[in-house]
Amino acid sequence: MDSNNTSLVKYRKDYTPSQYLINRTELEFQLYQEHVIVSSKLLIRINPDSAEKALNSLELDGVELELLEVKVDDITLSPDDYQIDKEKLTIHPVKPNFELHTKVKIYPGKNTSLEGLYLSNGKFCTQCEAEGFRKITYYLDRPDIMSEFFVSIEADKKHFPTLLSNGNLIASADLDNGRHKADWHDPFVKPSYLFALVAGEYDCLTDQFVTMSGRTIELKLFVDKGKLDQCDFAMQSLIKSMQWDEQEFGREYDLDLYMIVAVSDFNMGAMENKGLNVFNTAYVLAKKETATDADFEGVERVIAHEYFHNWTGNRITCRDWFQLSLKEGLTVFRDQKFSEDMQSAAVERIDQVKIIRAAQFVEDSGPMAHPIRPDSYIEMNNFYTVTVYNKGAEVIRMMHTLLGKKGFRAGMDLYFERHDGQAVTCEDFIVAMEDANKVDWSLFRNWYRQAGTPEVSVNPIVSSANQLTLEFSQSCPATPGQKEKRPFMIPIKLGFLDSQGKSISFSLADNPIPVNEALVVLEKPQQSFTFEFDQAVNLDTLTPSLLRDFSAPVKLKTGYSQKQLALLFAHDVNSFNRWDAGQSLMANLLLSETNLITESDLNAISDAFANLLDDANLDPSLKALAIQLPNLNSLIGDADNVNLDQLFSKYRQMKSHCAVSLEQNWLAIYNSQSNQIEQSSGDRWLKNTALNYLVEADQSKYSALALTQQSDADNMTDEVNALQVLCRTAQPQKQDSIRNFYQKWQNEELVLDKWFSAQAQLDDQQVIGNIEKLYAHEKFSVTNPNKVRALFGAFVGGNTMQFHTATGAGYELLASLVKKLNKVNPQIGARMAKQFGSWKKFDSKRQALIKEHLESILSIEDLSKDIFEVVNKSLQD
Ligand code: B3K
Ligand code: ZN
Repeated sequence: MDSNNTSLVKYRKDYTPSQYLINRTELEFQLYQEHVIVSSKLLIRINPDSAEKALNSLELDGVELELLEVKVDDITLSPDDYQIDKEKLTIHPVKPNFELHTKVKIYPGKNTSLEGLYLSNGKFCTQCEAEGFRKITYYLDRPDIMSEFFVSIEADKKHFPTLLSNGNLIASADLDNGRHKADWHDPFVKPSYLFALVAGEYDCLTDQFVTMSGRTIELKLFVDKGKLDQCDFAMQSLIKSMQWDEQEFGREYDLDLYMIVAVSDFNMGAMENKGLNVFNTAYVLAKKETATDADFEGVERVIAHEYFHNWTGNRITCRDWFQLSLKEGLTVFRDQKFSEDMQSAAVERIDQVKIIRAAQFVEDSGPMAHPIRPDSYIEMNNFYTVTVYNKGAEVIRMMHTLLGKKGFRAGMDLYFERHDGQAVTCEDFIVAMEDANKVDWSLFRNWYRQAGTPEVSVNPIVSSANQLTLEFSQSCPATPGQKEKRPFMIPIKLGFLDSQGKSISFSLADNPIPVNEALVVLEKPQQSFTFEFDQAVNLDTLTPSLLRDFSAPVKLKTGYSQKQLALLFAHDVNSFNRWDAGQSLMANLLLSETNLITESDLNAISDAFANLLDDANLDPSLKALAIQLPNLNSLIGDADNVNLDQLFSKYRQMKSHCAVSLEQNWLAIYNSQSNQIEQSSGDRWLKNTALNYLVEADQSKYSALALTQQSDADNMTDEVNALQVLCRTAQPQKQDSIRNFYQKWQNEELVLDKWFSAQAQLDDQQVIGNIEKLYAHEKFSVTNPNKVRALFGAFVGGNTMQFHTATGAGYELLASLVKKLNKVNPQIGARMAKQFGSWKKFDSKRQALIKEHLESILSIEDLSKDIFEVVNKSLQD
């Protein structure tokens, strides 16, 4: 692929409405083991909103399709009447309204990209977002073309007893030769990316939900044979989501049927196809013997996310793919609020921010940085990113913070009222929020326009005896294509602590009523706010607690002393800030320019841990979170240049110090948590964190304890944590652990994924050879994205120290995987290739190693657009 090929790039500014619309879509699928015949009848209409006067050619998208027939209004076209190339079928209409028939042949069995129609464990399923529908039939495959779908599926009844598509089943019949058919109709117009088809043999769990207006909805969950005992939790999560969306947003489900199908081979978590969600099994199947507490939370979150898309995504969809955050940022925000209501809100918030820091800030400071509403792309699939999703959700959250719950709801109501049934833009959403609340958000829009993470620094000064002024300044580093940045609108939630760590009340200039917490909004590069207190203030005894609950996705530079951070860590009433102070306390030491951390600094950390662990009022999950060392990727994301060797040695030093110096505390926690009769997920989390530290403190002493935990466990959280801990040791128990786990779980795909992941975690060079061996394991398959993520994702994203090992062996491993995936599954390949993104922050030796791999990937013949875009951008200055 030519690296200067700019014709590949699509720009947001080039959007024009289609000249043709498709009012009605009729599809007929004849499914066979070797191939599928897709016949389509499209009712084409001229678009009254198109500016074009003359009848232009109609260009239909189509990729890897074998064209068998094209007819216009029953007249077969000869090959002279149309053009066909790798991506388009072009015909030349002579009238504005007509029926277009096409018949194509496709080969789902050969489709390893998992986009379009493909086979997973011998069953047919589809994935059309973003542009997969064009691998099924010729179509105007863009989200602003919304059509009413009629789908007929025909297949062998014995192998494919279940035939599903969107909407309602309107007819089914047995045919000759052991075949049968099912006809589906979706009464809601939708874009092609929401189309779905499933055919296979499934077990099905059914339930019902009665909506707020009294309608009964049938709920169906389809899973592989034998998995019915792992479905209850997903079903309950769906019911809770349906209830929550009614209560919180007044949104009721519209069809009479809601179906979820779980498949083993899936590129991401799940897909919100209208009335027929297709899910990765990892986000459906869960019972305590096979799923960890974190897995259960994942199921609840993703089930909710896809359900919420029915309104934010399906009923109102995106005009074009640049608007992706319109549905994704908003729906992630909605699923976050849901999880906050279901779980501990503080724990949930901390988890959300960990993702932002470990992944989004990293993306924002690398070659793939883009605004939440990107301006251009080569391959849309590369833009299903933490920026569009998670930063997008942070932007929506700031709206919620600025408007309050009621104002936000009023904006949502107006948005639904105005745009139901339409394909719209992020701008339409902002305008609805503005109009419903009579505010002007000209400045707020910069969050949609600009990439990069804003940096906010704060300087506190005592401005009079009892007044403190906080001088804020904001800036944003340059990102590719955006050198100069305009200021952002940044809401900052804050409070103050006295020298004992107690919250103190204060008042703001414009409001004399004393409060314990306030929101200030930055709108300029420099801005000051003055706070008045009852008594004289002194910077030694007053500590501001800023950006509470992470009220904006920014990097805050406070210049706090370690002593101030320790105070916040011990006492802040805001749980998020309390956790965050602990993280900064450690990050300051890890990122400072010294080769080692001093004994007294280390002791300050372990003392702070010990105090926190003694706090009887603190929830065990928050304790477990507070005593984790900062994520290495977050630390790398935070720094402009990072000395990895220094960082890693200090990280190991800190981990080992916390383990050894608190050994007795860990043992006490381990024992007291283990002795609880009813253990909550928080109890288990804290207990397993303690186990981790114990084995870190003394492998030979505590490995037996871990192995006992593994064999005695009645739940996967305990069982797999023991495996993980032992995999990081060099003790004889390690092999027993790996063997026992395998023997017990070899036929349970999702559990086996955990077994692969655990073995990628060893902090020793040997790990790379182990991964190569596991790649050849009979249960590993490079065509299954869950397996790739389990083994390689866990290594590259989770074993940061070995991935960056100075020999370059980790980079070599990733590069060769990317090359394999280029043919098998470019979408996953590009995701993996993004992991090279931060390379310019490293030392010259590592830079040279990575650069060589990037160049060698770029030189592959038949390089996919997906990988090309990522690697080419990584190599640009
Ligand atoms: N909308 C899908 C993601 C599609 C990704 C395409 N590469 C899942 C979700 O966000 O709910
Ligand atoms: Zn989504």
